[in-house]
Amino acid sequence: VAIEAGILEKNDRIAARNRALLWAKGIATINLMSSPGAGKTALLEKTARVMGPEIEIAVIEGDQETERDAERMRAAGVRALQINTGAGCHLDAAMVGRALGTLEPRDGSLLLVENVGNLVCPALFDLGEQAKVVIASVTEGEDKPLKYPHIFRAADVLVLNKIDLLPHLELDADRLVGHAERVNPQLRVFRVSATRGDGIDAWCEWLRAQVERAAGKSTAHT
Ligand SMILES: Nc1nc2c(ncn2[C@@H]2O[C@H](COP(=O)(O)OP(=O)(O)OP(=O)(O)O)[C@@H](O)[C@H]2O)c(=O)[nH]1
Ligand SMILES: [Mg+2]
Repeated sequence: VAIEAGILEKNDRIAARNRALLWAKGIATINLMSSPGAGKTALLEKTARVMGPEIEIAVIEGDQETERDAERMRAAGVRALQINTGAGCHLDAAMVGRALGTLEPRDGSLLLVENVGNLVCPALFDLGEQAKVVIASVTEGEDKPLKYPHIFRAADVLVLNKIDLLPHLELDADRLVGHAERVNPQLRVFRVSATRGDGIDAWCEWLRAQVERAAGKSTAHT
């Protein structure tokens, strides 16, 4: 317990440094977390295609191995840096700090961080982000917010993805959202299909508000 507390304390210190740097530059940083395959990269690809022409976007990709997600994001037209965590199950603030040095996201840009696919560990590690987003897909079942409450509690936003599949499933989306809101009454919820495009306008509108908020932070610093 003492070792874990020490690791988290150190992580929080580095995260605070990342946050100060990002806010000084007016960069809106969003940490996206979900179980493997919920559609984080698909959502980012769609976001890049819709918002890329209007806002400078950079992406940090976290996976145990491969460069695949960074390659997908480059194909969607944005700059992307891949972090491989090896045996690690989450990104931490030091990894993101180092990635910032290499990627050098522009002042006033939108920085999207895709965490390693995992509903448990990423919830514990502050990266210095402005907002945390948890993505749940409709194929995962209604009970995930109850069984993995920490990540739903830590998040500012729930994106319920793959709603195009609902006609083929038993799942009751309202029950899933109700479970998430029971765990975290402050959650902002977007129901989307990252592949078909449903709900993407509202999601992008929220991201634009985050970019404006970050610009306000940078003005407050000067
Ligand atoms: N039908 C449907 N399929 C989707 C949707 N979003 C993603 N998928 C599919 O789900 C699979 C996984 O999507 P990814 O975007 O790779 O998921 P991920 O969360 O990035 O996965 P990891 O990075 O491995 O954790 C792919 O085959 C996608 O095409 C959606 O809205 N509807
Ligand atoms: Mg991915």
